[in-house]
Amino acid sequence: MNSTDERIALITGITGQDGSYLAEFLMEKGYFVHGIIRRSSSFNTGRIEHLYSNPATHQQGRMKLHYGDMTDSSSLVKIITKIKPTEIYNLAAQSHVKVSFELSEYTAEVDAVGTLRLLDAIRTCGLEKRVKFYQASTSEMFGKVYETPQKETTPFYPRSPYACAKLYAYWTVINYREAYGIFACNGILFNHESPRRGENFVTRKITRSVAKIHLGLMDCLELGNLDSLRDWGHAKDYIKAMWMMLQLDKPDDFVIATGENHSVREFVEKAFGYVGVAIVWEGCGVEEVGKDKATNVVRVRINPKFFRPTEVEQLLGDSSKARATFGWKPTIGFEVRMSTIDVLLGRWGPYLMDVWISRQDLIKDMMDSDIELMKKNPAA
Ligand code: NDP
Ligand code: GDR
Repeated sequence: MNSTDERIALITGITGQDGSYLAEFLMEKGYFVHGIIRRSSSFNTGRIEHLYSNPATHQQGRMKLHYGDMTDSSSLVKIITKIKPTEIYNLAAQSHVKVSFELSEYTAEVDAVGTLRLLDAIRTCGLEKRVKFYQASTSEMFGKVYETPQKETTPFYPRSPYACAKLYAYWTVINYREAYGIFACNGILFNHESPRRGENFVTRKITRSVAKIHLGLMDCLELGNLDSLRDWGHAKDYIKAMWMMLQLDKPDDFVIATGENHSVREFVEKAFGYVGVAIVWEGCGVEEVGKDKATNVVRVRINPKFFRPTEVEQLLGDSSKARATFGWKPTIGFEVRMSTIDVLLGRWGPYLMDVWISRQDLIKDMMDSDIELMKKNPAA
């Protein structure tokens, strides 16, 4: 392969959930992968340690990490000048919605202006015609939803500083595409989870807590709004859509979602169900909460401190444009189960087929991983 065929990816946010899966995926495809990491007082490369410390990766120079920050234009320009990427995946963000109410200015700096800085760095380096750019846009931009399901044409109504910042970035991407001809796409991704999900997002908080309660390491789970509905997919499926978008002939914006939603309450029920523990739901009182070992029942308490000043009550995505344009569809479901019609007709075939071809299940994947993690390291 000569240097003009080289595929060089730059991933901002490589240490995050999506960045780590994307780095693996791109390296398997033969890319040279560069990642931007921030300086921190303790190691923040846990999710990519297995890639970074792999001698083969090092010997071939297939993966390199660079210190930089979305708030520091000069670092972005320096990195882009040095590596001349062919694809940039902008995944870096202060990505926690509730935290964005407390760190609103910082969230805008990183998520909104940071995206502008990165797009401007491409221009400063004269790479408008070489680089393809992916922006991690989000279903949070739909916020207080105008229509269900949400698709590319659904109007936006952001409900948090995070969503407002991401909306700024979304429009900046479109503006730079139209103004300067940059191949730039917005992936409007709905929630996607995995065993690598950050510990303070609701799914991972639940699977970690259930694993701990199951192993007797913890005795209560406190949550906020149990009624929110989310369209949850698996991160491994979603990072493929990011790459597929950049392989198109023309840049465009796409919704990526499963087309199925579930409440937080249902997620809790399925996770405890997986370890065979029943739940008693409690309000905000001061009752003793915990697992009754004799009856195998756990109490789950609602704590108002986890509520948000403005909530996104429900999200459900329609990704038919992505399906029609580049054939993306999710392979990992919320759970492997029989359809109602199959239950009524007593048809086990499709269900057994799913199990046989190991259609994975998001909750099972996260639960198995957290049980394993807690067994190895109860203090995790
Ligand atoms: P994570 O929170 O797991 O990862 C965020 C990444 O951004 C981390 O690598 C983090 O570094 C990095 N980062 C944060 N601030 C800065 C900064 N100032 N400069 C440089 N890097 C920074 O997010 P996910 O992997 O879940 O999501 C990836 C992207 O997709 C985010 O932009 C998110 O907003 C967006 N998104 C996510 C969805 C989801 O359901 N997961 C859905 C839709 C959009 P560090 O490790 O040092 O903290
Ligand atoms: P979200 O994810 O806000 O959708 O943003 P999160 O998992 O934080 O919340 C989902 C829903 O669960 C409710 N909830 C709780 N949430 C948290 N974190 N902790 C709790 O204890 C709790 N109890 C109830 C929330 O109120 C909310 O309704 C994620 C992020 O990855 C964003 O970066 C991304 O853009 C969107 O998904 C799509």
